[in-house]
Amino acid sequence: MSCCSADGTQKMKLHVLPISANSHGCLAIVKALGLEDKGLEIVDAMGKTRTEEFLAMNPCHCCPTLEYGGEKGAIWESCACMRTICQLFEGGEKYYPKDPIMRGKIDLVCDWKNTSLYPPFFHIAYMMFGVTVDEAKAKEDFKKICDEHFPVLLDTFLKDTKFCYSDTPTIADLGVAPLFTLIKGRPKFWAAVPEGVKEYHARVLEAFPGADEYFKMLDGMATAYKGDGADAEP
Ligand SMILES: N[C@@H](CCC(=O)N[C@@H](CS)C(=O)NCC(=O)O)C(=O)O
Repeated sequence: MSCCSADGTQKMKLHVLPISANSHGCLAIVKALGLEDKGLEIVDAMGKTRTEEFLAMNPCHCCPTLEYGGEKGAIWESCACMRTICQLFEGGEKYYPKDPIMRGKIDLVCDWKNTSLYPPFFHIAYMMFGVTVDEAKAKEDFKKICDEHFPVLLDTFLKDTKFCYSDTPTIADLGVAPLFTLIKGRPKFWAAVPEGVKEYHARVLEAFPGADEYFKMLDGMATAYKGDGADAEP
């Protein structure tokens, strides 16, 4: 597809929070496929996600949100947005291959990210966004990530391949890797992250140079963070 929207009449918009890891996967795909030249517009939704207009489009008030033209519908949840973009636009199968088993594995990693990996990040990272977090829970959740989730990532998803179940990066890696930048807000936690995870994180981000400005935005904020919890031991 090379025109502007699902029905070819209106521009498709990707609403993002440029600093947010959850938006980074979609941004990376949009940049890698050159979709701004094919009618997809990136919209900065910072400060707008609770407006009446945004809530009418997405009552869950989250980014990324893919607003397609025509009937004014929207899709949200980062993995769903990445899948949709990859299926709509030419070249997308590179990042969301059509083979059903491969797709199953990618979906598995995306579902794991949403249900297992991401929830423990709240207390570890959201103090950087002005939210009050529970320090004891941050330690407990980081331990869970180290004891349970990193081993699954390294010993299963990355057992034989550089990227999750794949020699080339897919949307699964874009769901997972950008989140790890959040741990940098607590340098002593980051120091405890296994080298294999750090190398994987760097490998995924380096594979999408078009999104570097967004990756750097979050990295800069996390590494500069000096507020509550920044000095905490894991
Ligand atoms: N599970 C969702 C999480 C999205 C999410 O939590 N987005 C946050 C930023 S990290 C957001 O848009 N917050 C704005 C708001 O709730 O108003 C996904 O993967 O897209």
